[in-house]
Amino acid sequence: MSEAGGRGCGSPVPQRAPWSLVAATAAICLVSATSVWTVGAEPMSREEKQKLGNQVLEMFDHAYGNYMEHAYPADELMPLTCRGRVRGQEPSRGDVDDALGKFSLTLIDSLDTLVVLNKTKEFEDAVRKVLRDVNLDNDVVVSVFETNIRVLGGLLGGHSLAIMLKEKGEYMQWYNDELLQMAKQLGYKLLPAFNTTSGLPYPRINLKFGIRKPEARTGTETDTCTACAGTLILEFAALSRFTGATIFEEYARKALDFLWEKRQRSSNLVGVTINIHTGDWVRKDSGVGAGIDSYYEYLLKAYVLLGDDSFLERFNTHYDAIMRYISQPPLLLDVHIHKPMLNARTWMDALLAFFPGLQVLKGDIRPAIETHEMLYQVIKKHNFLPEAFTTDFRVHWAQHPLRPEFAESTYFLYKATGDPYYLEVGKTLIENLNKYARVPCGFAAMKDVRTGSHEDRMDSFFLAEMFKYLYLLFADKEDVIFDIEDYIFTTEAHLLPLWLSTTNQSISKKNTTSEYTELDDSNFDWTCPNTQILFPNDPLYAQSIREPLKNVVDKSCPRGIIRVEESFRSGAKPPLRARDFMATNPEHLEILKKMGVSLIHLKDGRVQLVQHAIQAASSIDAEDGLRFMQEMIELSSQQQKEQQLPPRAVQIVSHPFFGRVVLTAGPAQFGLDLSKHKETRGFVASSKPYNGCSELTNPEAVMGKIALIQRGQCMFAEKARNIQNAGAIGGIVIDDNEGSSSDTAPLFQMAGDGKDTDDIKIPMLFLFSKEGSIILDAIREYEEVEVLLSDKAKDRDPEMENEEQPSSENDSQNQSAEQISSSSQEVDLVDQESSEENSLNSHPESLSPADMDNAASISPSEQTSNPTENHETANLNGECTDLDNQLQEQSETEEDSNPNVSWGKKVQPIDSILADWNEDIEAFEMMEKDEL
Ligand code: DMJ
Repeated sequence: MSEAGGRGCGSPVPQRAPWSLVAATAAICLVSATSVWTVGAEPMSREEKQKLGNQVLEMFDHAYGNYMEHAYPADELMPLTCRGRVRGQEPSRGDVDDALGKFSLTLIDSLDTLVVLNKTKEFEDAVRKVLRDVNLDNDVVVSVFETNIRVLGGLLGGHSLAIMLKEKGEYMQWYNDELLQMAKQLGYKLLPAFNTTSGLPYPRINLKFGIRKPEARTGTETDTCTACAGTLILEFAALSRFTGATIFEEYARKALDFLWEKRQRSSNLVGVTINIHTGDWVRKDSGVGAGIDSYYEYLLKAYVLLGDDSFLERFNTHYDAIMRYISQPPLLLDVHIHKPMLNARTWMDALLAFFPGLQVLKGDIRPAIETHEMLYQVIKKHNFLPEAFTTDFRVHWAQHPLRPEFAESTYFLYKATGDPYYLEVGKTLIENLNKYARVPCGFAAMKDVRTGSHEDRMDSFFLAEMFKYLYLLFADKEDVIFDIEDYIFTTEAHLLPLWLSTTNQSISKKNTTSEYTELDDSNFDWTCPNTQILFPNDPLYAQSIREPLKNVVDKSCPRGIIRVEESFRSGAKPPLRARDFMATNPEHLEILKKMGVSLIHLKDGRVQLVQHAIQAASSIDAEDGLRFMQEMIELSSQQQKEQQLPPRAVQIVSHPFFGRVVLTAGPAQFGLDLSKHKETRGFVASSKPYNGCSELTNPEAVMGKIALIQRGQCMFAEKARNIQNAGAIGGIVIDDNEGSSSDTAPLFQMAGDGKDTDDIKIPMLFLFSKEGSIILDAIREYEEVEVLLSDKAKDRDPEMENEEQPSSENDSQNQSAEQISSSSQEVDLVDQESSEENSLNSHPESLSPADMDNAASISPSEQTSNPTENHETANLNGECTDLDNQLQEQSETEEDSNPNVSWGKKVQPIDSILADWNEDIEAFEMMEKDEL
């Protein structure tokens, strides 16, 4: 890693430091300690680092090469079907598609990555392609935020490095600011979005028609997210300073000023969404992840890039509030802006993984290390960071679109500490990407980190950010052809030169407000470059912070079912029985309220009940409440046992997939249970008739294989019996509803036929049509396709790649012959005429979405007579829980040895938490609408 080059981090930044010192030192600070570290984690040799760096280059080539070959000029690559994603030609994915403007998004987003990765020749080609092919005047409605960070940022990053290369005298000699001209053109296209009284931009704009005109199809929105309005200043200021057109910086500053004005004054926090006309907070929950994240990032980075103190003052004010209310190291939990001591969620989102990196830039390294360590443990558990995970580290939202935030924080932490531990973390990220996300045509987002199934999606930020941070993590100074410390990273990791701070600064501070609280010097104690804190003179510093958190994720384990039974008078029944309860019935809600039970509708359709005895109308009501909760627990766990099966996986293991393609499959309530038995492996064969509703006419083709059957016309169990009779060792039912996909449909589980299905011995899985067609296409292309049916994607071991197809085929045939001989006598064909699969289902609910987490969580307080502020949370499948208690306990045991671990710092009186029933319910209802 690079040295400070003679410029050290000597003293704290003076409150009125000249911007140039600030900009330079902020960048320098991150690189000073890296060559010092030798104790703690084993140092990594230069060879190993180079090897990993080369691996990153190879991976980038795989992603970028496939995009250029199979998708360009489309915006993105669809890596499973190996073609371009063109908006309008694929089923809409909602807001996610607003990043796609038919402007070759991935190419533009990749421009400066090419230079960082030392692919100068490819950069030159890529710039020529952008200039030749990209049209910014399409009749398409795009997100202002995404277009700014990815396209405007991409063009500016490309321009910044193009002029750097030109000046060096070898490459880009022909370049004449063409990318900058495009950036300016795009900047003017975005400006109409700011035509609001508040100065906050509309969230979407039509590239051709702007806002409001009938043809524009946009301009009627009233709300935007805080990050959407507050993540413009770096790109817009850079555009102004590069071109001299001050209007862009002015608009971005005005939006930031407005957000600052609207901060909740008592907590100094901002909400997630705001009304762009009135400035009212629409969503009043507040965190550092989705919806707000880069607003904070841009305040601090605007200070670094522009040298304007007001941005630092705002950032420090918010940061103080974040650390006071949101940070519960190692967790970062959303709260309400008006009641910041009240958590707004019991889960965290993956976007907050950038925050430790920002804390490094701020100079507050301890919580950065703690949060990063917690996130790393979640990753070790699930291979990737799920889009959302609960405070007890269960998966809340299982997707992972190859987000780069964690790699970003890993890079910054390595720069700050020099601890080789972070190189090992990077190595794990690389391994997981290759093992689980790599497919023959690029890298595919994870649809479900638990099963390892994929989505046909490779977002442009994967190229813009992931490869940059991973490459730089392992690179020494000489591995990069320019000095990275001369640049600042935008939120999309585009590079803007720090020298912009001295250029065209005519509008600096023009619009700043004068309302800051005068911050004394102590507010700047943590501000870079406080070398004492950032680089403590103890080589085991980072390790000593991580140590107490070593098992934080694993420790988060079940504590069993709630201890309420003792308080029950036997035989007494609550006035409302759990089995009669309906969450939509106002009378029931009244009874619940009387019993001190609050009801929370979670976004995923589950209902969470929390009882606080102190809230009950009387002690009798409180007891009734306890009984109700107990009944609910029993009912719910019973239902779970009956209904909920987790998703399964169909993994293609034969050439050329070698286990890389993992499809999310629905389970069956009959046949071999894959969670209890070893996975079933075999070649696939289509059954005849394809619907599998009568005796198979091609038993020789399916014998010893996994039979493919189409959904429909008879019961699933009947299909299973027919293929089992023909000698199949497993079955995959493929949905006959064209276009169905596990991307958009809830998990589907196949019910039995209402009779005894014990005779069915083979495993049966269900694939939606889109996933099924991946197998059918593979058969067309490769004929011999071998799959693994299992409860979870299996690691791709070298065996998978080395195995000869014929031998595995023989194996599976032998295995199946045995299986069939033992099971065939028991087969009992049932003649069901033309019934739909679910019509005779004795548990109709079992065909409804199967939640892969818990069906419900119930959290009664511990004692009727002795209410405490600890909320005991019991998940009904007993998976994991009681975080508050656990943290409390940990605090008690660990604080002795490590006074800096502050697990229990946010214990609050129960009456303050529960002060206002209605307001809480309202707030939680807001959360339901939450979209990441
Ligand atoms: C990127 O586009 C940017 O980092 C943005 O700020 C939020 N996150 C995505 C990638 O996850």
